[in-house]
Amino acid sequence: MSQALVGIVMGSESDLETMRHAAQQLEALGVPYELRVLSAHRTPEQTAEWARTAVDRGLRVLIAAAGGAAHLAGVVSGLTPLPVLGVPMPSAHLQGLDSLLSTVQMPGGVPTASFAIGKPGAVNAALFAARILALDDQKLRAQLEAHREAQAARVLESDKRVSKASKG
Ligand code: RP5
Repeated sequence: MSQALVGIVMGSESDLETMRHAAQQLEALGVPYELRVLSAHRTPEQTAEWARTAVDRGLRVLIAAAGGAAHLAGVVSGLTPLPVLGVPMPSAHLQGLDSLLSTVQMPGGVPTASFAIGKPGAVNAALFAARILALDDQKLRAQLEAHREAQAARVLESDKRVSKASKG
C-alpha cells in the first residue's frame, strides 16, 4: 500500500471487530491508511507520539475509536491540527452511550467530530475522511459519487421489490 493518508487508531484490539468496517470502506475506495491500537489511558505516551508525528508522516485525516471512558479522539485532537473523526465503540455496560458522550462532549477550542456508535459510525467516519481527501482529488470525488449512486439504486430496487410484493 502507498503512503497512508488516513490514520485509524483504536483504544483496544477489541475495537477491531467494529473498526474493520472503516478499514474496509477505505480499501474499497483505494484510500491508503494505517491502523494502530493505542490507548489514551493505557499507553498515553505512545498515543501522544503518534498524534504529534501524524502530520510529518503524511497523514491528512485521523479516525479515533474508543469505548467506555472514550477520551482517545479528544486527546489526539488536542495534539494535532489534523481533522479528527471520533467513533464511539459499543460498550459492555451502557451500550456505547458512555463512549458517545465521552467522545462528543469536547470543550470549546478542541474541535473533534463524533460519529454514530459502532459500525455505522465506523463506515461514516471512513466515508467522511474520503470526502475530506476528495476536496483536492477528483478521482476520489468521482468514486464517492458512484458510491452514493449505487446506494440509491439499491434502495430503489428494494422499493420496487417491496411495492410489487405488497400489490400481491
Ligand atoms: C477502551 O476500552 C477501548 O477503546 C475499548 O473499547 C474498551 C475496552 O477495552 P478492552 O478492555 O476490551 O481492552 O479503552
